[in-house]
Amino acid sequence: MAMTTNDDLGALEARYMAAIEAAGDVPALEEVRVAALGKKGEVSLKMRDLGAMSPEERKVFGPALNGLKDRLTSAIEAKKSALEADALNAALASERVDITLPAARAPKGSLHPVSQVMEELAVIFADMGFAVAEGPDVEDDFHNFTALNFPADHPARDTHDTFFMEKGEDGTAKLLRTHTSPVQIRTLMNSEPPVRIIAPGRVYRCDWDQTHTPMFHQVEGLVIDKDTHMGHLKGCLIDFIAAFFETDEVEVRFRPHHFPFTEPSAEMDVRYERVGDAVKVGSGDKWLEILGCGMVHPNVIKACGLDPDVYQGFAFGMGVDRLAMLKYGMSDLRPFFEPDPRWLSHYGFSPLLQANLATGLS
Ligand code: 2U9
Repeated sequence: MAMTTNDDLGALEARYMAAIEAAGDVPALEEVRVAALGKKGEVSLKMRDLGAMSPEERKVFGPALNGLKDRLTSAIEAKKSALEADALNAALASERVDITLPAARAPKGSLHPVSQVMEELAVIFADMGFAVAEGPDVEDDFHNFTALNFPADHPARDTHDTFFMEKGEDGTAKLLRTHTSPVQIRTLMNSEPPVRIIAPGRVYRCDWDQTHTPMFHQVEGLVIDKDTHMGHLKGCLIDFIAAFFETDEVEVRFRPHHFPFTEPSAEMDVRYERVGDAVKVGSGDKWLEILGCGMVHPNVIKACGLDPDVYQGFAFGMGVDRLAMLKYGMSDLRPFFEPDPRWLSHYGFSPLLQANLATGLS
């Protein structure tokens, strides 16, 4: 066995420290570690030689070798951390993405005007404290009609308006919801007031001409609390019209109407004039019917398991497709549901520009 001297250890340490310093990446550093401290590494072999030394020699070289091993281990660890940090910084620099740049390629798809208006409605009503509620398209007679105070022989239950499914084993027929009101019924039955929701979604009626399609979109709203009154209804709907048509000039009128689920009921018109196919709200000498509304009928509140002597509120409903036609100037409803990409590229909206009240809805 060759004798080891302190000078040998000093030279060995200097050589490995230099190799550690020179390692250009983690695999190269690992090679240095194995050469020095691996099972058959130079330092490990010298440790093994300790067994053959005299006790006096061991006293000198034992601590010297251990110190050397510790210093090399720490130097390797430190170098490894530095190499990993360098690699991460290089990756971050080379993979850098400037998210403020415009899209490299224009997106092919565009947002359907109905989706755009749905987004606008959600933004406007969210700002007034309304949550969005959803429910099934396939409903039953109770949630679509009975709970909404429709008399048993009401014409809307007639097969001419309602798509009924075949009768099931229990003898009752499911149906396609004719309005989104069953969503509010389900919400009221499952929550404690105060309730403040909008229910946007598809509805189905057996009808087909220039202004009617068998599937169309509605948004309905419902506010139930202990002292909600018609003043709240008026303020809420006037604020809605101002936000939707992006104007402060709003003049409305309420005409008495009848719905089974509200009492009193009204239809709301806004003053407008035509500008091309679109409407300008606030000026002109014509009145445009925009929505139906009213104070929720006590029978409806009762059907949802609530005490109508304690709770009251208002509801409203409107056609989303019609709102889109009015705001964005389409005269025919039918192309809304025909898959013509030319129509969509003309009337569609950029999916990158989301409706918001700060920079404008559309
Ligand atoms: C509950 C209580 C009351 C929803 C309402 C209207 C008035 C309305 C129509 C407008 C045009 C539908 O798209 S349209 O044909 N809707 O006029 N809807 S109040 O009333 C409710 C709903 C749920 C529990």
